[in-house]
Order: sequence, then structure tokens, then C-alpha cells
Amino acid sequence: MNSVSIVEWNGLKAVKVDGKFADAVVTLHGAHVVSYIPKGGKDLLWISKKCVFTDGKSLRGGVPVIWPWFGSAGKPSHGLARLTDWTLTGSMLCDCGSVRLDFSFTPVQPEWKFLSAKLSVTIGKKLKLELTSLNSGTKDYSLTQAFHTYFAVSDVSKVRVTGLEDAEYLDRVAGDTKRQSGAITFDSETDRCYISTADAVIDDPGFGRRIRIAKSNSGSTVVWNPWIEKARKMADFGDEEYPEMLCVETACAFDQAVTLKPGVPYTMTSVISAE
Ligand code: TA6
Repeated sequence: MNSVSIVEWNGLKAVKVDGKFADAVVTLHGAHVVSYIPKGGKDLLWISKKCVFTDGKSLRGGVPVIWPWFGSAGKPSHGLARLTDWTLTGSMLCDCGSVRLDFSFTPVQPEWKFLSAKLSVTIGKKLKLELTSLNSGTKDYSLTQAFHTYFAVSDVSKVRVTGLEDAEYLDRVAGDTKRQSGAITFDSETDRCYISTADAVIDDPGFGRRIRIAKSNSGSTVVWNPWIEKARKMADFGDEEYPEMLCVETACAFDQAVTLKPGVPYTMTSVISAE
């Protein structure tokens, strides 16, 4: 039976869904999906044990909404949307038994008030995220954005990511551009922005599951694991946690920025499912 309730999750106001097909928790802070558990399965998402749950700080894990800029294109890094509360504007039980939650966000900073965002989170056999951006200003805006999704994996050194074979990528660790040969495997810090519109699949033999990340209106897929040294430098990331997570991010980043024209909405979608 579906139920939707407002709860407190680590001191943050959150929407808890006990659904027909999956259970989930979404905090108002950042409209941040922090848990998505298909019925009979394990959480697909990872949260650091050192996560900090305060306004003005992003949650380390789940699905941070990176908007309206990716990386250090602006200040603070990875945008404004993940740092503060969104407004829950609706919840709906869909005919198929899924539950849809709707959130909206407009920056309070005067210089950014011309932009607004809506996020729809559909919790069903799959987790569907739809981020719609609107430019109410008078000039084009170069939008970069991402669903910075932290997936729970058994051991990152034993998983493979497929679907991005032969794609060109910006290697942000080496500082150069390469082309992917075969599946992506992990044995050191990995921070790559692939130019791709394809689905990516995390093949995790340890958990006996494959996680598919399908998407639309996203020209980039960012793949990130901090590995040992970078993990140690992050206060909200446990020193020994890097093997249990992997970010595969549905994004419009770097050269795949989107020109957001005044009055013309743009929706980026990510659909996550365990196979
Ligand atoms: O998406 C990968 C990345 O840009 C990495 O370079 C790393 O900075 C990661 O995001 C986490 O960034 P954050 O600001 O959440 O610590």
C-alpha cells in the first residue's frame, strides 16, 4: 500500500514514501533523494557515515541536484540548489502505483532570481528524476547541471561501468582528453566527464546487480570516485568509505552546457533502475 508522510531524517524535514514498488526518502533540503530501495532489494544510493546535515551544506551521498552551474563555474562549487530547502509543491499517486513528488526552487540571491527550477521525483519500479529549468530573464543563460548520484556498490575495484565504450572524455585527474576503451574499471582516483547521451550500466557482481542510468537531454556523464587520498581530504567522507560508492552523474557539464533561452523551459531526465 502506498503511503507518503513528512518525517524528520537526521534533523532534516523529509518526505518518506512507502510505495508499492519501492521505498524512498527525499529531504526538502536540496530536494535531495537520500534513499531509494526497490521492494525486496537493497538501497541503490549511498550516504557517507560522515555526512553533515545542516543548511548551507550539501549532503554527501544520495542525489545532490547540481544547479544552476556544475563545478567551479560559479561560487559556491556545484551551484546553489543543493544547499538549502526546496518547496514541496505536490505528491501524487500515479495509476500504475508509482508515487510522484514535485518540488520547486528559486534562488534568493538577487543576481540569480531570474532562474527557477522544478524537480519531479517518481518512485516506482524505477527512480525517475526530471529537472526543469526556466529562465525568466531577458538574456540567454549557459546552464550546467547534474544529478550527482552516489550509488552504493559492493567494492568499486570490482565493478565495471559499461555503455560509455568509445566515448570521448575529459580526464580531470590527468587534465587531458581521452577515448574510452572497453568497460570502465577503477583502481585509482577517477574523475571523468564523458561526452555521451547513452545509458550507463554499473555491473556489480558483489551485490549481484546491475544498475542502469538512462537519461534524456543530458550530453555528459560524469564518473567519479575519490579513491584514497581525496577521500581523506574530505571531512564529510570517511577515510575507508571510497570502495563502497561510485558516482555516475547525469549531467550537462563543461562543453555540454545548455543555452537556456528566456521563457523556454529545459528538462533533463535521469531514470535509475536495478536489473
Ligand atoms: O562530479 C565530480 C566532482 O566534480 C569531483 O571533481 C568532486 O569535486 C566531486 O564532484 C564532489 O564535489 P563536492 O563539491 O560535492 O565535494
